Amino acid sequence: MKNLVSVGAAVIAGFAFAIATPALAVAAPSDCHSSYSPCLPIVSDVDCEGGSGNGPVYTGRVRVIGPDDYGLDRDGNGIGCE
Ligand SMILES: [Ca+2]
Repeated sequence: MKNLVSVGAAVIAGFAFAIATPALAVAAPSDCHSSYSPCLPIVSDVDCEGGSGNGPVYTGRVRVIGPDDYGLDRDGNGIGCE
């Protein structure tokens, strides 16, 4: 009888894990914008922390490695939010 209880607990634990896993996947960061390193999310706009931009997302100093879609590198030297 003791073994049956253990198996039952394992099945419940496995079921709980199956439910929790998709939730974790949703909470993980989604795609990164290919122009920036480290990762910036693909959103309507990203502005520099402490700047006058209106967001909705803000970043600190970032390398610009592709088209500067968010306009973070004003002087074009490959470093945004200097
Ligand atoms: Ca720059």
